[in-house]
This record gives sequence, structure tokens and C-alpha cells, in this order.
Amino acid sequence: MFRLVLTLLSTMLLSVAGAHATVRTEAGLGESKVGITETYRLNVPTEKEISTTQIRLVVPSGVSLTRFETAPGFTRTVTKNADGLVTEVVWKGRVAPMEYARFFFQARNPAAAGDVVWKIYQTYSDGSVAAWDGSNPDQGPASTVTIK
Ligand SMILES: [Cu+2]
Repeated sequence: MFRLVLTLLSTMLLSVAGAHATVRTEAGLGESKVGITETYRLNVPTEKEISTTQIRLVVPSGVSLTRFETAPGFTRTVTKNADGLVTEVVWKGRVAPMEYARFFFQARNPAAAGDVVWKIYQTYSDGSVAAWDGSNPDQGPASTVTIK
């Protein structure tokens, strides 16, 4: 019985930890290959009793974001650098409590192997921002994809 309780508790903790805003491949993986064009999936769960209203994604340097899947109900604004590369994306819309939103996009991976870190800033309807950028130890590390 004790064992069962422990198992249930760790499963609950894992599911909470797994619920944060993340970038994974379309297949849900945390790794991809050098130099290929990958389809990525930004997953954003609302984790409060109020709605998420905005999601800001910082594109890691060396990653070239080329195309977005249409995201009905959301508006999208991109920021580009002097080289025309997308450095930031902001989606505005509504992700209600108990919901998650997924945004798909294609991006060319860096030519060199290594970890790419996707920083995500999730704004709620009360103006509070959950920063998934590794700055808050309680929230864990930023979403990372290993390029091999
Ligand atoms: Cu979470």
C-alpha cells in the first residue's frame, strides 16, 4: 500500500513537472539532428485558474525559423534581426483554464551539435508572467533540445 501511494505521488509530481510550457519536436522528442529542417511543437498549458493571454518565444541563435502552421484564434507577431532571421515570436489569444495550446513551426537546426534553449514567457490575464527561461529554480530549467 505504501509503495502504491509512493508510486501515485511520483506519477503526480512527474505530470506536474511535465506540464510546463515546452518546445519539443513534432514527435515530442527533446533531440534532433544538425542542419535539418525540423517541425517543432510549442506546447503551452494554462496552469492557473485564469486564462493565458500571450505567449512569447525567444528563438535560439543558430536556429532559423522558416514557417508556421496556422493557429486559429491566435494572432502572431514576429521580430527579425538585421539578417532577416526570426528572433522572437509573440502569439496572442486565449488558453482557458484546464486547456493547452500547441503551436507548430518549422525551423532549420544549427549546423553544429549542442543544446538549443527555447525561452518561453507565458502571460496570464492578470498580467502575471510565467518565465520558462531557467531564471527561476523552482520552475526548473528552460526547454532544451539537444542537436546531435
Ligand atoms: Cu507546469
